[in-house]
Amino acid sequence: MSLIKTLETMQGKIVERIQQINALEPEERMKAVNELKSELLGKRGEIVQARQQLKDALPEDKPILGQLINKIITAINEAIEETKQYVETCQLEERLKKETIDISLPGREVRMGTKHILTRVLEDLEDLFISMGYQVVEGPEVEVDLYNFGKMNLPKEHPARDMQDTFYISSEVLLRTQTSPVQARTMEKHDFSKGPLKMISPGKVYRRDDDDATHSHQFQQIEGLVIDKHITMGDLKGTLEVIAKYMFGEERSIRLRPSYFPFTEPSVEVDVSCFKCSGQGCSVCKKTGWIEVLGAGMVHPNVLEMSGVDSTQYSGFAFGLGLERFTMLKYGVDDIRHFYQNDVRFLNQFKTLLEGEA
Ligand code: FA5
Repeated sequence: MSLIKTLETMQGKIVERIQQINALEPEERMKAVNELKSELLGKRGEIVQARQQLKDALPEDKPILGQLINKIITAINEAIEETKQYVETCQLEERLKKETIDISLPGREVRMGTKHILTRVLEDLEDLFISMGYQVVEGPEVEVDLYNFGKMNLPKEHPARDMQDTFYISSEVLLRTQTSPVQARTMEKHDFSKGPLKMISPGKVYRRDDDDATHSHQFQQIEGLVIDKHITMGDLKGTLEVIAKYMFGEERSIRLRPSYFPFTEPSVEVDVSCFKCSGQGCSVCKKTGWIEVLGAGMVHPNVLEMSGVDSTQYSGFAFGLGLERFTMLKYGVDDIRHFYQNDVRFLNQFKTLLEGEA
């Protein structure tokens, strides 16, 4: 076959091949068109071979052959360019489709955390005290023996030290067993000529108690202290009533029972009328109609004097409550360990409650 014929046949085939290629999916199309290019224009491609034969062709055929070869090369290059553009357009469309934002769709739900129930109850109580003119004071959790015990009227060897089993770091340094040492730290700094001292001190305390449903080796207390001239047991009782009603409901009443704390005299345990049975007797109050919630008393003169307060002129009351026990009573939580295990099923129970309150 003459070279002209061969090239004409090739041209026809190329048109057919390009049609077939155009029917392919975009990714395959690019591959196929590149294959066609190397088949024809590659080192051993048909066009290269045809070019080699060109020198043996008749002189009058040479321009025709040259034109045919150029046409084929142009056709292939055009096909490649078209395919490239087509593939790029397809890819762009695909991307735009994927990236389309439907602004009418509802937003994705943002799963918000919430404050821990203990934090919430603490903040509630802080709000109450601040509204009554108390200041909130924090003290160190790593405390010295002198403040945790000594200035609380518990000198070394005092038998009542056994009431609070202590984690000692050294003979003089310990993890505080109560928030009461903040009383001494605050009294020492307070300028009584400027007015009474009214403070609460919330914070973590530590005891070598075995963990069970109502005991934790680390828990939180809120200490309360009021010092002024002429403070009486009546002021203490009135304040405790406000706390009980605020926490457990307006219909609650309180009862004071004699007790013993080395830093208060007299000392009392405070009971609240049972919020479940309103004093009739049930399983929550162990049939007594009352639930013990905190310890309190009139600040012992020794405690005042050790912190530089003249006990002949000033008197005061103090109380200390356990935040976890308070929260357990308020929300009917039957095991203190739930607060620290952080099982979200437990924590989420308070979520709607807290959202409702917010
Ligand atoms: C005290 O710690 C006194 N400092 C309270 C006080 C302050 C009395 C001022 C008078 C004046 P008590 O050891 O009872 O007292 O502890 C106070 C509260 O902490 C208890 O009523 C209880 O609610 C809580 N509590 C005590 N031990 C634990 C424990 N291991 N786990 C959880 N809560 C506890």
